[in-house]
Amino acid sequence: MARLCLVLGDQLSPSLSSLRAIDRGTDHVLMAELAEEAGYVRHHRKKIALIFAAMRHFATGLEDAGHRVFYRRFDPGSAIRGFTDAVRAHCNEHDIDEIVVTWPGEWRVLDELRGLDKTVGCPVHLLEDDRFVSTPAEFADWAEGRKTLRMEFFYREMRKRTGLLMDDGKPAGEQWNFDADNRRKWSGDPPPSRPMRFTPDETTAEVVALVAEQFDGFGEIDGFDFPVTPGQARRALAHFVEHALPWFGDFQDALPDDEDWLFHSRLSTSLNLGLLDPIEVCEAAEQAWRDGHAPINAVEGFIRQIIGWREFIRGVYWLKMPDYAEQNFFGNTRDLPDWYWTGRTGMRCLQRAIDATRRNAYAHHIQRLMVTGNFALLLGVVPKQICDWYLAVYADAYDWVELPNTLGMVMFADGGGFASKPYAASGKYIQRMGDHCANCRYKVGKRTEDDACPFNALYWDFLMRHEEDLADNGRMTMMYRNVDRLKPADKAAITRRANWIRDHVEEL
Ligand code: FAD
Ligand code: DLZ
Repeated sequence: MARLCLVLGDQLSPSLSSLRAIDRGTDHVLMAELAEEAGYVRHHRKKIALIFAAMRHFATGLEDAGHRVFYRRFDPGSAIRGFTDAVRAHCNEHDIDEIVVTWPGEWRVLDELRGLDKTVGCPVHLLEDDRFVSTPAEFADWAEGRKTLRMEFFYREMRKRTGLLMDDGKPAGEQWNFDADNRRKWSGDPPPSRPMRFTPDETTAEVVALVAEQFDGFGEIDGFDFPVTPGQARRALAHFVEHALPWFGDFQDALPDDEDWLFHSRLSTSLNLGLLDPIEVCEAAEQAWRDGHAPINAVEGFIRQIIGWREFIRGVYWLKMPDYAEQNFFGNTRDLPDWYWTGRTGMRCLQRAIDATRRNAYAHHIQRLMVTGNFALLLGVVPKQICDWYLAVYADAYDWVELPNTLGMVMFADGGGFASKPYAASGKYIQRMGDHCANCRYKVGKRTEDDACPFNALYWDFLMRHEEDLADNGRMTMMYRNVDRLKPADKAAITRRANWIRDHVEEL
């Protein structure tokens, strides 16, 4: 008799709780490249390649460490389509008395794992995923009795708990948050950094060829260069700290027209797969500040993204699921424009963000939030459609992190569960943060003319359409004061133009 440890595609950490729970060399480890997992949304081809390549390297590492690994490579014709099939097949072939799995990153998978014991006929133990600073239970305790959930307060708890950027119990630099310093537009100086690139080794090249042949979904497979092992991920981290971290804060919100990465880290894929530990990443950043290599606004801003936003978002996910995914506060009914999949639009900011997404399976936070996200919010896209798009197109996307970011932060579809107001913005915001507008066929200075930036009319129309829902929100007062200043003729022109945009959205 042996125990079976099922390791999921984003659980690639040698210290995983389920691996700690089994006997090396006696118990079995099962990993599987599965059609159902590769197909539940139209994943970017680089995302599939990343996960399969990282899984194969991880399995080899486990074998080298003495584990008995059973690895199923992707087989399009196989009757084994999903996790349940894979476990059932394994249990039919071997004497298994117990299954252990670390808590998955998606409610959908949790639901499936909870049904496994009945299907397979042996007990399934779900273990805590302790690769995070906080647990869902701790987050639920923190959230208990709070009217609103605000990341900032949770983040301060995480700072105290980890001791990151703390001096004698006080925040380093005498401030918890340096966000106000982090809103500069970038005009080419200093020169941009870019993430470290990794040429595929034999294992990765084999996966890339497999994906190129078997998957004809979204995104380019050429130029695959993601880190796929912990060693590569650590080198990518060191490269980021050395070359980009010092400017991460200043230009965190910048939207340059022709820069894919600027000073962002591209470490999310490694963090989410488990190749990097969040504390290790934050400690490397803190050390750079203590050594005088990077300023406090950069280091605090970066650490806040990881022990603040990343942990907070995960807490929200497990607190609110499964009903969370169904929310649609504004009652949106619009379809996602088809050009989200092709990038064929004349709106420069959207074209650049979607083009980068197609090439890299990556867009930085402000592109996700204020360009593709903002447009979907203003247009009134059905939340599920835009959530599925984000889940598919980004290499770092798993439900636990994608859903609250999209549904809650971008779409305000939970009515403000944690965002104090919708991140709705007109073209002016995009103009202020970069140079897309100077290269665009639409005029950002115009509102209702035929060549006016579509964000503008949609923005005012969004405010007007949702006045009842939003006007009482204290953080929207300024915006509604501006709406009140509009003359009836202006309002009518805005509505006309917004209706035209909605009717002709595929032609924009
Ligand atoms: P950096 O800018 O270098 O930031 C450092 C790290 O901070 C990231 O690697 C990430 O781990 C963490 N981080 C930053 N912001 C967030 C956040 N809001 N939530 C969680 N972690 C954060 N991030 C994902 O990892 N997966 C997703 O599926 C995902 N979907 C998103 C969808 C939308 C609509 C939005 C607005 C944001 C989403 N994010 C997601 C958050 C963020 O955009 C990405 O983490 C970031 O762009 C990844 O690039 P980076 O590693 O260069 O990040
Ligand atoms: C996203 C993904 C993909 C594309 N493929 C696999 C796979 O073949 N096998 C696997 O174990 N996991 C895969 N994943 C990740 C899962 O869909 C899911 O996100 C995680 O299991 C959640 O913990």
